[in-house]
Amino acid sequence: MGILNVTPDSFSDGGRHDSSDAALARARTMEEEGASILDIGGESTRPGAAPVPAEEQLRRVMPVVQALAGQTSCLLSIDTRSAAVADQALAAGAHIVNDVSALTHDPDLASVAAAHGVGVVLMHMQGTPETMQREPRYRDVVDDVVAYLEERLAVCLGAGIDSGHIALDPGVGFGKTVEQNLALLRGLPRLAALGCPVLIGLSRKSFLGALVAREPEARLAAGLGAQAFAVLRGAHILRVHDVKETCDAMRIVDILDGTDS
Ligand code: HH2
Repeated sequence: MGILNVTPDSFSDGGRHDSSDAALARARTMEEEGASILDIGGESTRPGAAPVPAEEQLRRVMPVVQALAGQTSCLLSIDTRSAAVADQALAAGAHIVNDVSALTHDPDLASVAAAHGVGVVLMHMQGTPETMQREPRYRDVVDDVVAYLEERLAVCLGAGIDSGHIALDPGVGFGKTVEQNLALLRGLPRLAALGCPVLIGLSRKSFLGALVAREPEARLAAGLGAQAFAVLRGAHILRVHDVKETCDAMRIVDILDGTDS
């Protein structure tokens, strides 16, 4: 899953793809580099970020979704917590809703996803982007995150979303300390045991920076190491900025692991 942030302020690629032309060029490059999914977002959810109104998200993402729908072999994912944004993006041809609030932020989003019959990514977050890195606390981070996602999965099934359409994401960096992120990576088999595909976003994240003391642009190698570990522990979908390098690295992991003969 290649990241396409049509935002001025994302933590690593903010301002790079915030015109439609730049976003479309980036989408084409990621498709050529091997992305299967493009995750299009108009709201940064980095720590401390304020919410972006639905009208502004729509202004940012809709030209990109409309230009790409039917014109790419990639699935299109809309990264939003807003039912209004998801509804319009899905009506224009997007295939997946990626919600960092696991459909808790907007009470209408579950019925929108069910009505469109599309894929849904449920991600765990403690708090909101504005508050989440202020002293995150868990009884046991792996138990708590798995229990939360199991409960959100049940709510989605109750809302009429097909079980085969749901992926689960532990939400690395969303209300977690460095140690809590590491525990979640080690505990991925517990999440995979819920039976849904596991998606994980590690690309350039600050816990990597804390471990190798590098700025976001220089965290590729650290991210590839973490992603190889995550795949061997049961992750299926990697949300990344660096598609080409990730595809090469994971090809080697798959060959060594015997899943690509
Ligand atoms: N991380 C970010 C945004 N959306 N969605 C899922 N499912 N999982 C993630 O880990 C995840 C996500 C944050 O990264 P990024 O989009 O690069 O930055 P920003 O939120 O500043 O736009």
